[in-house]
Amino acid sequence: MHPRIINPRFLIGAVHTRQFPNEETDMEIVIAGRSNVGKSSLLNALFGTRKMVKVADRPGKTQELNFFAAELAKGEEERRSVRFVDLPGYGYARVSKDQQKAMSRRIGDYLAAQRHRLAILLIDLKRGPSNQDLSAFDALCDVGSAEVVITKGDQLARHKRKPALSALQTRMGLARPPLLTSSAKGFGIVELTERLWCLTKES
Ligand SMILES: Nc1nc2c(ncn2[C@@H]2O[C@H](COP(=O)(O)OP(=O)(O)O)[C@@H](O)[C@H]2O)c(=O)[nH]1
Ligand SMILES: [Mg+2]
Repeated sequence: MHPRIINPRFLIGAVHTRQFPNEETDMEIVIAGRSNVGKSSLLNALFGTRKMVKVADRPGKTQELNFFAAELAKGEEERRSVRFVDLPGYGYARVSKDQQKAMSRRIGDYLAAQRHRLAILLIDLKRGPSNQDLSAFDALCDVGSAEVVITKGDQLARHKRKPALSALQTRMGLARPPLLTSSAKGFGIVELTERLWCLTKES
């Protein structure tokens, strides 16, 4: 039986460290990536919701750290709590320098606290990693465990997906090919949920 994510709920859009939720949870997972890579859509896909997480009405708009709580459930018996953090996306040009600075500081403060069990860096399959993605991955690996997950897999023709994944794996120096997902078509979501379930067992 596959684990499921149930009871997703929005907690807070935090702009200050003191607003970060501190209630007990089995693990906190942080989702990072450039603006428009599909962070919010992936969270909605994981949650099985359409509108829990606002999807890019205006890119670069999300300046706060959005916290969500949910449960991982397998069958009737086993339940574990999980908290997700949707980080503001980087790399969006039409944000003022001051706003960008404040945002970087906020993200830095969050990561420095090392409260996350795992950081998931999202990369768009078709676009591949930018230099900013590569340095973000380095930064995430420096503070804890980090993994790459690929978004928008549906945007490449089927036969081009595997080669694109291998190229990406080499470019980013990953031990294994990263997980391929599509929030639009719904693939990779079960696998990602499974991965999170395993993590709660390891911790
Ligand atoms: N084709 C396709 N489009 C997607 C997918 N995931 C997100 N998008 C689109 O990409 C845009 C940005 O998505 P969003 O989740 O808001 O990205 P965020 O800025 O990283 O939170 C939106 O127009 C989404 O509809 C996907 O799996 N496939
Ligand atoms: Mg978003």
